[in-house]
Amino acid sequence: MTMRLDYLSIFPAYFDVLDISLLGKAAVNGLVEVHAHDLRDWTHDRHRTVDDTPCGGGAGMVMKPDPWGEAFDEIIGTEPDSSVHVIFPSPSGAPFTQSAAQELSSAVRIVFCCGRYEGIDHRVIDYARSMWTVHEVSLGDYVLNGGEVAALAITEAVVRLVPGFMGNPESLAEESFSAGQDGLLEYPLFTRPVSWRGLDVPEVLMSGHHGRIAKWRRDESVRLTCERRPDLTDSDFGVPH
Ligand code: 6GU
Repeated sequence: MTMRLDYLSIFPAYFDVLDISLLGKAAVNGLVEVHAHDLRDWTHDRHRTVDDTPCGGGAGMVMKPDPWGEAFDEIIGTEPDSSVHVIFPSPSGAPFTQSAAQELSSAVRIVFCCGRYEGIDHRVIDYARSMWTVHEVSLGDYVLNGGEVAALAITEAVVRLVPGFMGNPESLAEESFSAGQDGLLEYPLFTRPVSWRGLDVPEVLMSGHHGRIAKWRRDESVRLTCERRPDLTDSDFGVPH
C-alpha cells in the first residue's frame, strides 16, 4: 500500500527537495506520495497570522491553535484513526531512533507538523493525541529554528526502510544501529586503489581470509563504539557480541 506523507509548515518550500532526492524515485514507483501544505492557507486575517504572544508571558511567540485545527480537519479529517501517525518534531520530544523509523516504515499515513517560533500551542498536540497516533520526537540535543529540517531527516530515515524502496536490501542489514551490527557503530570502509596518497587499505581486507576480515571488522566496530558512543555499550552484559 502507498505511504502518504503530509507536511504542515509555514515554509512548505523546504519539502520541494523531496521531489528530486531519493524520494523522487520512490514517489515515481508509487511507494510514497508527498503533499506539502502552507499552514497560512488556514488563516483568515489579512496578515495570515499564525502566531501570538505566550500566555503567562515570556520571550518569543507561540503558534496559534486555530490554523492547525482547520488544517487537520481538511488534511486528515475529523474522525479518530489510530492508523494515522502525526509527528511533531521538537527539541523537547523523545529521541528519534532507528526502531522508531522501523515502526513508522509500515505506516500508511504520516503527517508532519512543523512548528516555528518558540513552539505550538500545546492543545494542538493534545487534540491530535485524542484523535491519532502522535509522536513528539527530537533529533538530538541541539536546537533547530523549526521542525522542517527534522521532518526531512525523519522522512529519509523512514522511507528508505519502506519495503521495495532500497535497491539492495542487504545494505540495510549491515549499517550502524541495525540488528545485523548488534547495536554497534559500523566499521570503516575502503575501496580501490589499495594505495592512495601514501595511505594503504588495511592488509587484512585484501587477504581474502573471510574469518580474519570478519574479526577485524567486529573489533573495529567495538573499538569505535566504545570510543564515540559508550552509551551504546551500557548493557548489563557489556559490549554486545
Ligand atoms: Cl525535532 N526540532 C527542532 N526544532 N529542533 C531540534 C529537533 C527538532 N531535534 C533537535 N533539535
